[in-house]
Formats: sequence, structure tokens, C-alpha cells
Amino acid sequence: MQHEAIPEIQAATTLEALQAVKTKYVGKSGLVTRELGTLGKLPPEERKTRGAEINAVRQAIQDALDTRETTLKREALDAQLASEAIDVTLPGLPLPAGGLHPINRVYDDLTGIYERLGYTVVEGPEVEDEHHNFEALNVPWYHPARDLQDTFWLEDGRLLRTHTSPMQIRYMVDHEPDLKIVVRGKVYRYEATDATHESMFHQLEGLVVGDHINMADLKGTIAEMARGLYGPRAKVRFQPSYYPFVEPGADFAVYWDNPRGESKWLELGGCGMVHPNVFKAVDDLREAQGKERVYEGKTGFAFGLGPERIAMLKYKIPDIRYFYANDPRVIGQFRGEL
Ligand code: FA5
Repeated sequence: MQHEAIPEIQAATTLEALQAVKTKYVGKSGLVTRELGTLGKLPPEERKTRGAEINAVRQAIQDALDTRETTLKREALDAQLASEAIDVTLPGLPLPAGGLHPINRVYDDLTGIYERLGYTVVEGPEVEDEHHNFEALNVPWYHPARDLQDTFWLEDGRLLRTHTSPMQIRYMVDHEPDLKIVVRGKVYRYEATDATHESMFHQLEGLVVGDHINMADLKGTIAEMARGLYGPRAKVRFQPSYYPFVEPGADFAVYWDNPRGESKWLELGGCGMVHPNVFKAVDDLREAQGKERVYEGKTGFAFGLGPERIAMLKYKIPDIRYFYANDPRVIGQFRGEL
């Protein structure tokens, strides 16, 4: 019996198969167990020797079963470990990554420059009222910017802000001087679109208010921004211009050049010294809210620029409309670059 059992035990390749062999020989009604049961029928003198024989066989089978079980269990564990092994030295799989929109990247560059200069970065409502968007900014009723053709009017008489300048008013009503802020956000104009004009675009607005702030501070700030954007060789140019909320007012351009020999003046935005009428309008609004009039006699400068211009140049995007056309071929180029 032992001669049959041992090869069967060796041949069992799973714990289940081994259990079956165990049942067959040493189980409750197994062959060896039954053989032991026949001892009672033998004459007493044979019983002892026969019993010892059967027990030896039983022990040999049990030993073989135990050894085989240990082996099978170890093999199963080895197989499990091998299948679950993680090779930590393998290079990682690339994860699908999003990316920042080019306008947000330019905004981050710009606000980074201003934060280093101690400015606070704020945002404001895109739905505005006529008073904040125009009147308080000294834009008279006959100014062309108030033309129905330039402004998206809402049915309730409010409008989509045409520039970020109304945040000058809101911030000054809520805060006392001295202050240094930049405003980032979307603006809207009801006008025909072309390669450099969109009906929705972005602006970065700057406002500094304190005592004895002058035009040199303004020019130095714009020059610092230009160097931050285009390196130490960047130059700035100011040309007289008119905006109702500043006096004097100017347009500014940045001259940038790079090692590839590309260079040109980039018209970036408008700026100037805050008009006294703006400070007066702010104090009027403050007074109406029970706040102190604190802006009379203060001086300040403001500027506003379009980050799309910077992004078009930086990323060689020939048409402003590509930014917002939702074409994955344009935006997909910025994937994974955070
Ligand atoms: C203004 O909006 C003034 N609020 C800027 C200002 C602020 C002047 C503070 C003085 C003091 P302007 O309309 O020129 O100005 O617009 C400013 C910049 O926004 C422009 O130089 C240009 O870069 C950008 N911009 C204007 N219109 C569009 C448009 N349709 N599409 C894309 N960018 C535009």
C-alpha cells in the first residue's frame, strides 16, 4: 500500500489533490484506517506484529503527506510573491496631465513680478454697473466707449465690464491708502473680431496710491515689468494718450529682442496718473457707505494691459481667436507644462 501511496503523494501538484490522497489512505474510511479495523479479527499473537506493520505504513504515508504539503504550500507562496512583485526600479508610466492655458501662464508670470514688488493680486466681478465701469472713472456720457456698440448690456441695465478699471473704484472704496494692487480677469467688448481683437479678452490692471506718487514711479514700474518679462535688455516707450480716468495719460510699448535676432515694439496697454475726479468719485461712494473720505489730496498711477498680446508673441500664436476657439491642437501644445 505504501508503494502505491508514496508515488500518488509525489504526483499531487495542488493542496486539493493532496487532500484527496490523504482521504483515500488515512482518512476516516481510508484504506489504511480500514486495514487497522481488521486487526480485531486476527488471532491475538498476530495482532501485535500486524498492528505494528500497519502503523509503520501509516506513519510513512503521513510523513510523506506532511513533506509534500510543506513543499506545495511553499511553492504556492513563491508563485504568489512572484506574481505580485513590484519592480521599483522600472520607470513610471506617464500619467495623463493637463496644462495651464497660455493666458494663465502669462498671468502667473505677470503677477509673480508684481508680487515680488509687494503688490496684492485681486479679482473682481465681470458683471458691473454703469457707475463703476464708466461714471466713477470719469468717462462722460458722450465718450465713445459708452456707445452701445462697445458694451454688452444686460437686460437689467447692468453690463459686462469693458475693462478691469472698475476694480480700481471697488478696491479704493473698501481700502484706505497706501495701496498697491494688480487686478486680473476677463473683460468684454461688443466689437468685430480679427487677428488681434476678441470680444472676450483679459486685462491686467495696476493701481498704486499714496503720497507723492509720480510719473517716474509709473515709468519705473512698467520698465521693471518689461525686464521681468523679457530680460535686462528690455526697453519701454511711452506715448501721450487719452483715458478719461488718468491725467496725464500714456500708451506704453515694450521693446524686446532675443538671441535669434527677433525684435520689435509691442504695444501693451494704457497708463497714467489717477485723475482727481476718480478720487472724488471714490470718496463720494465711501461717504454714502458711512466711511471716511480719505482720497482727497492723494496721488497715484494706474495701468491696464492685455496679456493676450504677450502670450501671442511668447508662444508664436498668430491669431488671438485661437486662444478661445477650443481647438485641442492649440491648447494641447501646452499639456503637461505647468
Ligand atoms: C483700457 O481698457 C484702459 N482701462 C487701460 C488703462 C488702465 C489706461 C488704467 C489707463 C489707466 P484699452 O481700451 O486701450 O484701455 O485696452 C487696454 C489693452 O487691452 C490694450 O492695449 C490691448 O492690449 C488690450 N485690448 C483692448 N481691446 C482688445 C481686444 N478687443 N482684444 C484683445 N485685447 C484688447
